[in-house]
Amino acid sequence: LQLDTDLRHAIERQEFELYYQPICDAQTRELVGLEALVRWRHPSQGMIPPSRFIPIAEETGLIVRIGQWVLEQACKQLAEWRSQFPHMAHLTVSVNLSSRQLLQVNLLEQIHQILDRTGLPPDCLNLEVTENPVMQDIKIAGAKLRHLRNMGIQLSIDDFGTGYSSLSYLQRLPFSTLKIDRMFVQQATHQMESWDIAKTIILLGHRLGMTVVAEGVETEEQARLLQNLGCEYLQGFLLADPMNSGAIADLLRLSL
Ligand code: G
Ligand code: G
Ligand code: MN
Ligand code: NA
Repeated sequence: LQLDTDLRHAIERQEFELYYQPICDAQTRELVGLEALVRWRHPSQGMIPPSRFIPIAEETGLIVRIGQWVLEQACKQLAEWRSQFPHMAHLTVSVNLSSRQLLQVNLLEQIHQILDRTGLPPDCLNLEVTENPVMQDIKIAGAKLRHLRNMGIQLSIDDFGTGYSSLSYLQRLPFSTLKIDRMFVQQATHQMESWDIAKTIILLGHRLGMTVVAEGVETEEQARLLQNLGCEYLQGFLLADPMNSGAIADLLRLSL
């Protein structure tokens, strides 16, 4: 329970690090995007995964500063890679936004400033929100999401199918991308009904004008089935693990 005190100092002590997991075209398997995933290198406890400290950060409000650091770091890093690897100009970076950040009053201003400072084109940024927070305060969240979309930023609904799904909200909110939760992909190998669910989610996403990403793809069989169902993008251990920035730079250099 020392963690929340330690978390307070983790930014200034530079203990956070971003890992990036590739998102690939389902047909060609080419790299199209990177999802930024924060890690905490704790001085005595080693690497702490976000599942252990993001909830604490949300409770204590520290998520606002951590979230700002993550956004700035991810945008800065992609801007750098874009200038270093011009053949990768189409690459996007996806950043997870917590519900607390979406309700934060200065979020739009903060994102404007980060894009200005880093020079990253807005359409290279994709913000991922989970269903739950979005539904919490639909009026505030909806207005902000529309503003972000109007700025040219892409928006993903994350972990789709596990949260407070409301189909009418999905229709009213300006998401560009739907991410199918890995639960459906992973159960699907064993249960035919899960394939029916995955298939229906893909159809729904397309019907509402979204592109679809499947998360947690671990086998070639899953990848082929998803591709046959028209899912545009794949993410998961089959394609690549989350990697540190050095490993991503090596990958970008290789794909030259
Ligand atoms: O990398 P890992 O599998 O441990 O990520 C677990 C979860 O933590 C992910 O589902 C993701 O939504 C969340 N997460 C990772 N990085 C961030 C971040 O920078 N901000 C927020 N709010 N959540 C994150
Ligand atoms: O934002 P989100 O909750 O979707 O975060 C993705 C999380 O899923 C990361 O913590 C990442 O480590 C994890 N992950 C990524 N690919 C796979 C996979 O193929 N299988 C499993 N079980 N987890 C994965
Ligand atoms: Mn995510
Ligand atoms: Na997810």
